[in-house]
Amino acid sequence: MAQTRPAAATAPNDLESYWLPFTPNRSFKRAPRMIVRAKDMHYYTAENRAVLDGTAGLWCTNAGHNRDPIVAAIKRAAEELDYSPAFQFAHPAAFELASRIATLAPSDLNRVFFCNSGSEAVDTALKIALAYHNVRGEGGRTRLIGRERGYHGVGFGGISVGGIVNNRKFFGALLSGVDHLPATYSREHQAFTKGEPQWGAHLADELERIVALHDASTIAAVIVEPMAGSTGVLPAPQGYLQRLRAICDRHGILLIFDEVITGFGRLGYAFAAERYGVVPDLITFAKGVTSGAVPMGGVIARDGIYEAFMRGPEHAIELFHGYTYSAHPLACAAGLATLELYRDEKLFARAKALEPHFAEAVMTLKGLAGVLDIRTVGLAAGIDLASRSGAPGLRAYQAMERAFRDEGVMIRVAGETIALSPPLIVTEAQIDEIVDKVGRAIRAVA
Ligand code: PXG
Repeated sequence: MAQTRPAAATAPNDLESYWLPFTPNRSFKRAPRMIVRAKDMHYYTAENRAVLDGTAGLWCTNAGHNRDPIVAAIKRAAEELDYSPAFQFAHPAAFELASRIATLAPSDLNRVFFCNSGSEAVDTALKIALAYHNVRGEGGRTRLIGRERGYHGVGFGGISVGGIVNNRKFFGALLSGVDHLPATYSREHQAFTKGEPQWGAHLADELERIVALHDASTIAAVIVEPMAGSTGVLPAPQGYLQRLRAICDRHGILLIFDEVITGFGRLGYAFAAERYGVVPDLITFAKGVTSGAVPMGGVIARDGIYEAFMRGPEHAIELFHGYTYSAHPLACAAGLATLELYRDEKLFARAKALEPHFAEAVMTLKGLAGVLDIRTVGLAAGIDLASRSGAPGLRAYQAMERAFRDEGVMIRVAGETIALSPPLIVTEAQIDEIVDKVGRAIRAVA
């Protein structure tokens, strides 16, 4: 190695060492967007400028920022139990949180496996699905089916079933034996739709085609987001998820809902499964479970799946999977406090009640120059902008910069889509404020 740098006390706090994730590092380092503090609906910059949070962080701070009960619970936990081994030992809060999550999940989705992120949750769910078939003597079911435009995090499992080309093409051969359903979006059929579009349920039937091609006996699971978040807020077409469920049932295929974004109130319910009246076999969650305050993720499994593993000698491990930080005490404490806040402030019902106002407000941006489509569902919206010629993604990126610096609102962009997903504590007035500011930012980059 070359010579080491001076000790921290004398090292400059330069911008070079940190390699930022999913960020154009050189542009960022030329003009950093730095956040130093947050409270409720706002971030604050080093100059103490307030920035309204239009995106709940990265879809995670559903209860708002730095909420006192969550902060207090984390502090208490840090003082009491920093860590206890996740394998062969456990601590009480892990059981308590699992029980509460099971209560929130529909039907017999009662068994909770903890990890630390959405990506880990996805890999965990895919592995549970494969192992489930294995322990039941159907080890030939090895194929995994994802969907185009799906985002399931960045693990090798997640990018394999995911459908975002840039997340896949740089990283080799990925998992083998993966196939994809078509994306459910068609601008021609559903532009400017509020809620679930009427067009598109038939796209679930593509699963029958995939089954016919590979044979059901080779397929372990299908994974979809009930509402595709990262690729621009694509709500499931009416009847689509029901149809997927029926086809999975017909062929013994497990259905996984990736609820990393939709879980914990984003669509007005604890889980989107409830909104759509469809019971998947596995649900992945992360983000909102702790309102973003401590990393945590997990998988909720139906009773029958858990029970299928509970065979063999009792001293033997049933599932060879887990993480050092599964059910970390600080994450469990944050999770418990967060779920209490959701309950006490009725935040899921609040999101549901705000949905019509939110949809109405965001749709007022229709007609602005360069706005090609707007989709809304729950407290989420996607606004598609026209690309500048030869520079895809540039206009949305400029809108995000503009929004942050000149308008004081944080928005997310993915490709040429602006995504809005405010914390569920947002008021109607703040929704209007976000939309006004976003409208001005869009006009500024027209
Ligand atoms: N599944 C889904 C459906 C997600 O949306 C993950 C898995 C992965 O979670 P982790 O915790 O490993 O990041 C996600 C993450 C965006 C955005 O702006 C979305 C995510 C993360 C960061 C940004 O759309 N989703």
